[in-house]
Amino acid sequence: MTGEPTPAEEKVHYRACSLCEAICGLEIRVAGGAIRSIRGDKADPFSRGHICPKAVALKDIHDDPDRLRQPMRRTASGFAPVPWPEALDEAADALRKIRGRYGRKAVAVYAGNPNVHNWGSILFAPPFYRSLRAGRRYSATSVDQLPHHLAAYLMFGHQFLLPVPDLDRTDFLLIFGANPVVSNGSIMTAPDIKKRLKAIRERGGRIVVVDPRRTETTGFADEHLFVRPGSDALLLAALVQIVLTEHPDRLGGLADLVDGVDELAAALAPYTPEAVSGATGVPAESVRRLADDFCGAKSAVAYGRMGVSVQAFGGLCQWLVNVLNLVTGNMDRAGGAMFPRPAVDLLSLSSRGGFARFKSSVRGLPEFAGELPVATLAEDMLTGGDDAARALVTIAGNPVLSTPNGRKLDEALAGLDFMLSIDLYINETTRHADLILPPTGPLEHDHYDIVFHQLAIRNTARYSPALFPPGDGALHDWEILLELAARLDGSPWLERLKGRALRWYLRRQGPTGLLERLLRNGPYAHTLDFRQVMSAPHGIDLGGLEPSLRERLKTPDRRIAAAPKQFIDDLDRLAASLRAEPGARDELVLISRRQPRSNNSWMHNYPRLMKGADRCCLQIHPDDARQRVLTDGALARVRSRAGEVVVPVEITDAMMPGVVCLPHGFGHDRDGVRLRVAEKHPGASVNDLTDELRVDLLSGNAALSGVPVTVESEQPQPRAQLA
Ligand SMILES: Nc1nc2c(c(=O)[nH]1)N[C@H]1C(S)=C(S)[C@@H](COP(=O)(O)OP(=O)(O)OC[C@H]3O[C@@H](n4cnc5c(=O)[nH]c(N)nc54)[C@H](O)[C@@H]3O)O[C@H]1N2
Ligand SMILES: Nc1nc2c(c(=O)[nH]1)N[C@H]1C(S)=C(S)[C@@H](COP(=O)(O)OP(=O)(O)OC[C@H]3O[C@@H](n4cnc5c(=O)[nH]c(N)nc54)[C@H](O)[C@@H]3O)O[C@H]1N2
Ligand code: SF4
Ligand SMILES: [Mo]
Repeated sequence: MTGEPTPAEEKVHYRACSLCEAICGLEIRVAGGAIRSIRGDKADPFSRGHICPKAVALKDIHDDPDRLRQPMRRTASGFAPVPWPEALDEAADALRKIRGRYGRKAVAVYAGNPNVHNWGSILFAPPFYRSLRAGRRYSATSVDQLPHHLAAYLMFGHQFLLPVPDLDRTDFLLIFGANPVVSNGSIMTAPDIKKRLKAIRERGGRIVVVDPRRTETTGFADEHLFVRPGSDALLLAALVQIVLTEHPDRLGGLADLVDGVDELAAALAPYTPEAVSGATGVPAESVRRLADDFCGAKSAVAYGRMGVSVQAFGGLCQWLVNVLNLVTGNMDRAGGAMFPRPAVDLLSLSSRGGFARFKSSVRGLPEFAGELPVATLAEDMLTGGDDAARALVTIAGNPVLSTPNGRKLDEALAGLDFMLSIDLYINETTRHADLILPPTGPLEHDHYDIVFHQLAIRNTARYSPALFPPGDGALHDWEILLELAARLDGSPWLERLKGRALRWYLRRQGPTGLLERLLRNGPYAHTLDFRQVMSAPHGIDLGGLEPSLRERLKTPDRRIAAAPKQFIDDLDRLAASLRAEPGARDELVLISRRQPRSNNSWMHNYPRLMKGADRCCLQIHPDDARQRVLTDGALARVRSRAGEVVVPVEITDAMMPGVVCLPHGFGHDRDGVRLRVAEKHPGASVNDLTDELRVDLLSGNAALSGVPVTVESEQPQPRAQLA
């Protein structure tokens, strides 16, 4: 016999993957405290056994020697471990002092993407914010989906009334600026996306993709239309204009609820396909045919994601995507855009939102739901004067790599009076922190998706118990947040008392106790209870989406606003873009891309995801490469107003002429980073090129797409010239 454990010693554990929005079910085999295999859970009613390569890297995350296991303090000679009680006290003291001395606006918080994948953070950040009383809050929302929330808030009255494509029933899927075959879907939780896309065509449906790059998703489509980055609002306006003039009165079942259609028709009248085709690059005939096909389909849904969110007209795009679904009678209808109803409904858990109630101090950009656009973070620290932010807390975020003009942010972070990071790693952002508090890893805490069931194309419920106990003395994110909150209260005694009572209750409940309560008050309270959810290792199917908008509308008048004033007013800016001069002749525009074996900026430290050739290269069309005497694999220098990088080029006709593309999340060669695998494949950060001054002026969302750049060959200098 070998020393191999017998199968009897092997335990099988089922849980949902929390790495991306697809929430796939996993089957993880463990023996002797070590992970032996990670596979898709075939019994998961939603993901049906699907997984992607990232899931297997959960083992690498768990075992990663670079992952922090104890709090770290920055010293003159690098980071050194500190005991938990000391670190928590020190962090709270420093924050309280700065708040006391300079006021609330001196304290800023940035919350990154993994918070929405972590129920402890979602449920326990509010009491932390309440005690911290930071005058400035930012998050990854404003380099991502902010325009979706704005459109939902202004049209339907709640930031989380986010329509998702009814993928499993639609007959026509029109995709703008999304690459779900790589991203696995976003604001569209749909595990096993390839099969679901294939099924559309197998049942006689059609898929059209609008994107400046021929993507992995276009391979699943009937048609791909190249579009100039940042011009989608014009194209969408033209589509809606055609529908309103040539296929009017199609509002369907919602007709009695919709306001503003006449106003909409008047405002969009100038946007004929002929008027916009020069700017969009999409021929007028293609737009007319697309509108006819969309209207002619039994059911149809337009879906727009990152590419049409992080651009100068992100707000208009997401509004017009909703409008297109609405005016063709496809909103809140089977096969169209629908509103999931999960067992824990965020509509009752979260505020409706709120817009432009205050502005950022330097550029005057609007808040949304209490948060300022993160494109203003660096200037709020560097040029805020007496009003400047002097302390920052980052929670699961890496804004140096993920927000525009990372170099400027580097400079701002280096000048802070104090910075605290709650994070797993010493990375490009947290290296600036005075203290880093590391939470437990993803397999060391239990989990229930509060956010992604809300965005899912099917209603399901799935609870995942922890696989491993927390390491010695380790704290979960939610525990760190509560411990800090307890040390931060500085408010009047009544507030302090209330805060203390709330925390006592929350600590006793933990996220699991809260879940029990939330399910009891949720929409399935009569058919589904906590015990059932806890004892269903593969999750519970609650059925397909049902029309529900009528009873869930949260606008003050309970009606749907097709033409909110904010969007109509912003059309002036769109009209001006039609008249704008073209850029300089040698200028290209930059977009970014995702890759199957990455997750934003933080999953480049896992050996099994980093195998093979380096992937951080600039994709460029052959004509553009030829003009610049660039050969495949040669180095190019890319410059923008914000900065420059040197990267290898990949020549490909997948790019639209005039457009170049870099993956986001690379750039791991900054000093002081401790990511030993990532540092070997550092790549360059696309956000050293993106420009914090380019924003969607309506929503404040960063315009990461369509950045003007120049590209030139970076030839090694010939010897003679060096001499
Ligand atoms: N140019 C360009 N920029 C982009 C994008 C783009 O497409 N192009 N995409 C944007 C999008 S969509 C997003 S969402 C943002 C992401 O922006 P961020 O959220 O700022 O960046 P992430 O790379 O997700 O960084 C996550 C951080 O959380 C830490 N972490 C991971 N898990 C946990 C956990 O459970 N708890 C704690 N406390 N920390 C954890 C990681 O170590 C890492 O530091 O980037 C945006 N930036
Ligand atoms: N493997 C992997 N999966 C991920 C992530 C990851 O980093 N890696 N990140 C996760 C996160 S946080 C998110 S938010 C989602 C994002 O999910 P998606 O939105 O599906 O992902 P992207 O790949 O950013 O797709 C954006 C698409 O828009 C296109 N595009 C760029 N500019 C424009 C434009 O101006 N107009 C149009 N029409 N298209 C444009 C790009 O070419 C790209 O194909 O993915 C999630 N899933
Ligand atoms: S697609 Fe997303 S949820 Fe599914 S296994 Fe991959 S990372 Fe995890
Ligand atoms: Mo995102």
